[in-house]
Amino acid sequence: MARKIRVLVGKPGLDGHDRGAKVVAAALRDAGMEVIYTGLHQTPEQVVEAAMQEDVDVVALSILSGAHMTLFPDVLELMQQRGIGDRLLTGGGIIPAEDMDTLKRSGVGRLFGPGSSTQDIVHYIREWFAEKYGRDALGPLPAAPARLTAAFEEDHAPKPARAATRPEPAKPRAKVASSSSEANGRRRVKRATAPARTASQAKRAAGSPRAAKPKRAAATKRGAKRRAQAPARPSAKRATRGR
Ligand code: B12
Repeated sequence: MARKIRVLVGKPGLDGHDRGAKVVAAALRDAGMEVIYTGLHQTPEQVVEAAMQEDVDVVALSILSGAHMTLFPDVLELMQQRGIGDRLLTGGGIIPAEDMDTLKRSGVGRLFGPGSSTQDIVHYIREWFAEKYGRDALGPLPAAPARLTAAFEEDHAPKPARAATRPEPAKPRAKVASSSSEANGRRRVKRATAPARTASQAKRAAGSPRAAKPKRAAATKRGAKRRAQAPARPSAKRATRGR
């Protein structure tokens, strides 16, 4: 008769990398297994004790600390001593290929390194279980993740293709920035229109005597014209010497 596969995901040693363990635990749960996670910093004794109490089929260790060549053999030995040596000991983490081979020869199951597909891990555990207990003992793989909420489905439903329309041309920005430049890290915007008047400018424009004052640019122009018409004058230096 089919039943759920029971797995203990353990994090032995001083290793604080728990992301991989959590990702794998979630994938096994989504594949219909009963998963117990020990949490961080467990001793091999604690891991094996929990495995016995929970009567798991699989002990699955996550080790990224580099201590795999000590921790896997320790857990395996304790499992054999306590009478659960027939269960699968598997796992993953940062484990060089040659260490995986050595551990496999000593009785540890397949080990999975970074980038392993969680579906491969699920498949491996299910196949081990089916071989040990027969295919009838293997429950079906749950269907795709639970139905999403109606609101989510509506938001993500494929949209009907819209007729290709030309985007409206941007309106010319007559009055505002005509150009801009980056200077000294500050953005300067040059305005095409005159800036707002100050109080004195407004006074001048309203007929104050100072309004007659010619603009600097015009005065300079007139001065240049006068200079061009006037006869050449001796330079200031020569004039002084002549006296
Ligand atoms: C993220 C990260 C961290 C995070 C951990 C966050 C967390 N909560 O997990 C932080 C910043 C905390 C961290 C700290 C440190 N880190 Co770090 N870290 C990484 C990094 C970049 C990614 C690990 C990760 O999360 N991967 C994503 C998960 C999903 O992948 P995964 O864990 O590998 O799991 C996959 C497989 O390995 C396998 N798997 C894993 N577990 C299990 C379990 C089972 C049952 C099964 C079947 C499969 C399986 O399947 C998973 C899916 O594919 C790796 C480099 C790397 N590219 O792997 C370094 C790395 C693991 N860190 C390393 C080191 C040295 C450290 C520090 C010691 C650095 C320091 N000097 O402080 C500390 C130690 C912290 C501690 N207390 O242990 C080294 C380890 C070297 C080694 N063992 O030889 C690595 C390899 C970086 C490197 N190249 O040097 N780290």
